[in-house]
Amino acid sequence: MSFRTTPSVDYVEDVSPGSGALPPRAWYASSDARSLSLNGSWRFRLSATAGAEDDSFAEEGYDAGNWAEVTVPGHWVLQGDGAFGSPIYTNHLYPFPVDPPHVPTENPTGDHLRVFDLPSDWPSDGGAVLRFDGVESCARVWLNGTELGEFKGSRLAHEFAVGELLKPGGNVLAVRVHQWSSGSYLEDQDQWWLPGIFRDVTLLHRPAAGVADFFVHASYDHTTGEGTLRVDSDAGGRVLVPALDIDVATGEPVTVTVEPWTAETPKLYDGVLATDGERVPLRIGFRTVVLEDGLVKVNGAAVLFKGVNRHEWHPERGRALDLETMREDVLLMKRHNLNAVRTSHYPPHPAFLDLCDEYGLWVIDECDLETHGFTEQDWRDNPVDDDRWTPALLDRAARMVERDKNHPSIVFWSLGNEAGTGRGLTAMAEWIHDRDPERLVHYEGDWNCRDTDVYSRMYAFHDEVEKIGQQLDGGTHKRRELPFIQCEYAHAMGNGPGGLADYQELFEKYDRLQGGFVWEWIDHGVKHAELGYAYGGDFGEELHDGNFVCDGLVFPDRTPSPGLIEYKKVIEPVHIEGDGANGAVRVTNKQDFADLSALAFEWSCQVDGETVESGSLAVPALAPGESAEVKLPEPPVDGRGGERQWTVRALLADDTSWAPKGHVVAWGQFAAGARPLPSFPATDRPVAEDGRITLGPAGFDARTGALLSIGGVEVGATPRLDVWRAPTDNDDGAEWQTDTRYGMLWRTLGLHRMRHRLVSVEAGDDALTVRTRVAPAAREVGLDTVYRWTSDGERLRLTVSVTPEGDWTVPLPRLGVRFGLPEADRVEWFGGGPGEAYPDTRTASMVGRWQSTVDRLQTPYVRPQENGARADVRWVELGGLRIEGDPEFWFTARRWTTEQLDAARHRTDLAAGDTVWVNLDHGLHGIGSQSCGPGPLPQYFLKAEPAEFSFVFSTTR
Ligand code: IPT
Repeated sequence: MSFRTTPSVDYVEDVSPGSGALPPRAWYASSDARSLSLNGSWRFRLSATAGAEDDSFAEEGYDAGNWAEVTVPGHWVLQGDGAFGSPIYTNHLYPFPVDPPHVPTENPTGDHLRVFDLPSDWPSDGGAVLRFDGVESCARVWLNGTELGEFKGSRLAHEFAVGELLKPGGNVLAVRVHQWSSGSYLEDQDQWWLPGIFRDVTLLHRPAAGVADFFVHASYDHTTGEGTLRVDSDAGGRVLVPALDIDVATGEPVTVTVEPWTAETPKLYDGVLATDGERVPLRIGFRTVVLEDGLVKVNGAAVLFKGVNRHEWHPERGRALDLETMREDVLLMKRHNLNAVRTSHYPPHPAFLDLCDEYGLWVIDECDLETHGFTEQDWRDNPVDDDRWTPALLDRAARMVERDKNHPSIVFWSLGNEAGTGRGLTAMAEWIHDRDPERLVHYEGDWNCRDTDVYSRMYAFHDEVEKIGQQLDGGTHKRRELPFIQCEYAHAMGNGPGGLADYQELFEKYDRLQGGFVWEWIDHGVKHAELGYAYGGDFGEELHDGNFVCDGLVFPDRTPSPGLIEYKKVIEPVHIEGDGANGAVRVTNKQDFADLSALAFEWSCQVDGETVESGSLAVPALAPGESAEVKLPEPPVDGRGGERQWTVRALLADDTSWAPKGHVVAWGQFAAGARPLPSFPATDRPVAEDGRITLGPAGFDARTGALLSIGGVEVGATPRLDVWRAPTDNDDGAEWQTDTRYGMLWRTLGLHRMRHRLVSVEAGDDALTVRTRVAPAAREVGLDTVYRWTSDGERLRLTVSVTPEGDWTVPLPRLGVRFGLPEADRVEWFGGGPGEAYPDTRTASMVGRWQSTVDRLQTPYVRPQENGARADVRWVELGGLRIEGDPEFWFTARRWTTEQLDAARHRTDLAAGDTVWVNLDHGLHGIGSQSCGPGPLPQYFLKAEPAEFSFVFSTTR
């Protein structure tokens, strides 16, 4: 005899996509049909297992008065101050045993309850639909005690017909949400696992003879300038586009002269689809996407994607984004010259796609599919190659395409991410190609391109990308005919990514390379009272991938990181190259569609970083790809004989929807002569007295040779050789990288614990010379280091000579001196700025006069690491000192030591000490993007080689 003790929860582990939901259709906001948002506060009860509670809570009259409350949309683990469990971060590992389609018995299950009345004027005719825009990962739904069905597919819309069940008042909507389900096997994206009803819940009135579903086909013929519009609709109706004098029946094509839609010129025509029962607003963009001559072309022109991968993220609300946050993303993207976004790795909230249409971004819309964890077992049992799962995969494909098919911004449908290969993917591709032949299909996981219209890869190194550009990469016949994109590259984790400019150069050089999408848009840091922002492991997860979840171009609060500033410069739509000797600039329009008429140009001339003259520059409205040489005015006469340079900027000529007039989109800078180096006659002689050596304005310890003061400025710690930096995520590299990972090798060698052996202190005729050897314990390698101090009576010059000894098999993290000042706050410098720069992240560093404070020099990476260097510094003033470089140097100042920075795990671990630590570097090792890609290119290595460099110190007080 057997009997059941728990309610059946078989649907949770069933591989089917669910039951009871309506077929997928276009997502739209009706002009006249009523809707009722069910967002807001819901009653909430959390259980530890799927079957812990029976269904009685769904009955009318159930008293949930003692339940907790959660906000919908939202994730329960981010609400209730930890009372409802916590987020889990894994990259590709499943946080449960790989036992498909089974999930753990411990399956957090949230019962959600909401009682609502219909507005008094809610129409009594027609039907109604209940729409869920996103629930993670599996939901079972009841209305007024009647079960509607259950569904999976977290980031896809699901609708239920509910007209018959509605009452004027006291409707009881009950939703049971399971964190884990068979669907979880298909949703192994690199992000936090966050259960909940995280997108809108809406009740939609469906008028009799309303619009059910429709498909806007709006193509553009670039040879005639005409667009053809045809709107297919099951419910018939008429299509009206007043600006184009269009008034046709659905299903009927009409061809008229139009302005096309592109990401650069996002022209939308407002229209209406009208049936007897309903009017639906249309936003029509005419464009034609084709694969032609081995290239992705839109409206006849090849597109260069300057893109980014965007996960939905908010530091407090997780993936429950409001419209303003979505708009902020789009505005930030546009203001930083991005033209494309891949919705990694699931269809976003539909409102985001509306914004892409409106502001102009090319979109790769990606299906909610990733089975990455199966890589741990060589992809055995991968659901995408198992027919039992194919209905679920096809359901996901259809829910994406049907929901999003009317967005002109979408040019590619992507099957998903990191799911290996298999029949299920092929079935999805076939279905999509058939349903929407007017767009292309993307998927990275199949390098043979069996099902795709583009050869796509992630994190391919520069040399391989170049080979692909040259068509020397081999591959299947089909692949050789296809264009290439990097759907992910330049891993923006922590400090970096380095090497962006080098990638862009390749993309621009070879036609076949149609650009790429930086990984990724935003750090998924979770706002945390003690830690600032939490990352993997901070919630005690048994398996996690640490701060790999913080790898964005913007910080969790959407402040642009230096990586975004660099990317903006690297992908600028206009190239401005100078030729100081000829007094001219070459301006090139690097856009694919628009001419330069939206831009105004400005020149300025700087002497020692200060602008002495400026004016506007007349640049012709060059067509895409065109370039012209434009004469600059005569350089202004200036008696000071300082360093002179030109800066030319391209600004928005008028306000746009995404930035005001005057917004800088591009710039170029070039020298109008060489920099005069500081001249320095060594006239003073060191004088020893009472254990102290005086040289010009400076005092030294006669025994150690340590600098004690310059003029009235006390030096807390003498300048001495420093080679260490707090390794960046890119220095550390990813575990799976077989390539050399210097962050670890540096530590193994002991570069973080260098010892300084004093060899001699020699007071000569015109110099104080301190000889040392700097080396780590247990090793024979070392750096023979000589400090030579001279003075002209007022100023003090330090020349450092470094000679490596032994067999150095690693580059150095940095090479320079570090010293401490007891007091410093305001900083002014002439050199690269305003933000940080490293050898392979310095494109956006503009030479000028900059001001900051020690605190503001810091870049607050979520996991603290080396940051904040300023490039090409001629001189810097801080703490009463002026330091001039011969040659230019890298400058860093912080209120903690490198060792403290290295030890910190979160921002809040860093506490200001009583010394400001200053690094003056002759060289820095490149950054690269080895946290998930190539390390720095060889030209950015800081080799251990003999070097000599000088600094001139004087006081400003
Ligand atoms: C790649 C993933 O597609 C992406 O989701 C993210 O995890 C990224 O890496 C790293 O942050 S997969 C990687 C194994 C190349």
